[in-house]
Amino acid sequence: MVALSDLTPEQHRLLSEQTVELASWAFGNAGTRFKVFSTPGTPRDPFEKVADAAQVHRFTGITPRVSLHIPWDETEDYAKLRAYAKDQGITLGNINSNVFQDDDYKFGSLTNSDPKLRRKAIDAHKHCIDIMGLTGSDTLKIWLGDGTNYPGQDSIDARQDRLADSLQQIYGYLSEDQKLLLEYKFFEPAFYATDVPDWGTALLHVLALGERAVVCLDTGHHAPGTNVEFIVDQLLRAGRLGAFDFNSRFYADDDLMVGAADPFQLFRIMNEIVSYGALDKDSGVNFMLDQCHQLEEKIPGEIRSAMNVQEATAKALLVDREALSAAQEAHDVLGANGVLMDAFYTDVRPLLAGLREEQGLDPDPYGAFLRSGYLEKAREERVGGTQASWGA
Ligand code: LRH
Ligand code: MN
Ligand code: MN
Repeated sequence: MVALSDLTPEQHRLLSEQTVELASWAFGNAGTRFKVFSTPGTPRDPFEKVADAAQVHRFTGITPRVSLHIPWDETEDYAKLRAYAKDQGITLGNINSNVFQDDDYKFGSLTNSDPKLRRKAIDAHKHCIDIMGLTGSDTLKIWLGDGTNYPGQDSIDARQDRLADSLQQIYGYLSEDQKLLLEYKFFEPAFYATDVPDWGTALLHVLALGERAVVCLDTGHHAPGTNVEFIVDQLLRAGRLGAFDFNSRFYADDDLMVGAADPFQLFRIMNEIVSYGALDKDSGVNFMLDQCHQLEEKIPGEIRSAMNVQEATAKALLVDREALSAAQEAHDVLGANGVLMDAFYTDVRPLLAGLREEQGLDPDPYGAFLRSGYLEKAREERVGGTQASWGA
């Protein structure tokens, strides 16, 4: 067991400055294609989603931004939403484009062979960039559902050409202080060939675009067994690891709470980040939660997830780097592995409780939120209207 006083001043700074962005859609109802369950008190509009996100920050102190998805969070007055977020103590984060829920995009959006439909998809992204100006967001995040279901359905190569051209047009519309974040995913909704299936494809596209284009690594978007921390290192080496979409999975893109299915993987990822020196807030890597809470309450689910990220980070910071290097240099296989496992098995919860107390927070964010009465109040007040669901 370790205490806050066991940290070096630098470790203490890194841990207390770490932030995790939330996603607005985590606060809506979610489910599978079989059933979306509704929960009393679920937000009905982007303002209520922002209010819920602010609760997570209020109790954890590490989630000061919430990411929006357009058109799920489309609203008439973005300046008002921005001001509302500020009042609640948070800011609006990345803007996510959505070109995967419109019949027009059945055969592709930025890759569509129909120039009219491809133009529509490009314009949807320009609309997102216009919104960024109003929300004060500096990053446009693109994930596409584009792909094909059957061999021969379309030319893999022609689709790549159209994608590259579309991305170029979108990138050209960004201002100098805005970034493009491209997310990959190996399958779903496309089952044969996804147009941005992996980190290699995403990296080639962002390299062709320019310096302000980076890759988003969603931890649920790889084939089972993929060594995700290896990809983390590759993207860091290329200077193009822009962000994480954190979640955990047992099977496919399950979007469960990060650190729930595989806390050891989360630790290994954070260990790679720490050992590369990429934890610092100026390193440009944005940590975000991209999760859906189907059965559990959403705000507590997000609180637990933010705490899981913080725990994995604290453990990664505690790895004895000197002992690790010495064991690695001596080819001491078990010794090196032992150094890592010692850190992983360290109980950092008292340390993090101490950090929260130091920041004037309740040492137990999860319990404190449940005791706050917020959920009961939301259930009472949010009656009528349509609850938001994964997505809208
Ligand atoms: C795609 C994805 C992407 C979307 C989000 C709702 O599976 O991870 O980040 O924007 O889900
Ligand atoms: Mn994602
Ligand atoms: Mn996903």
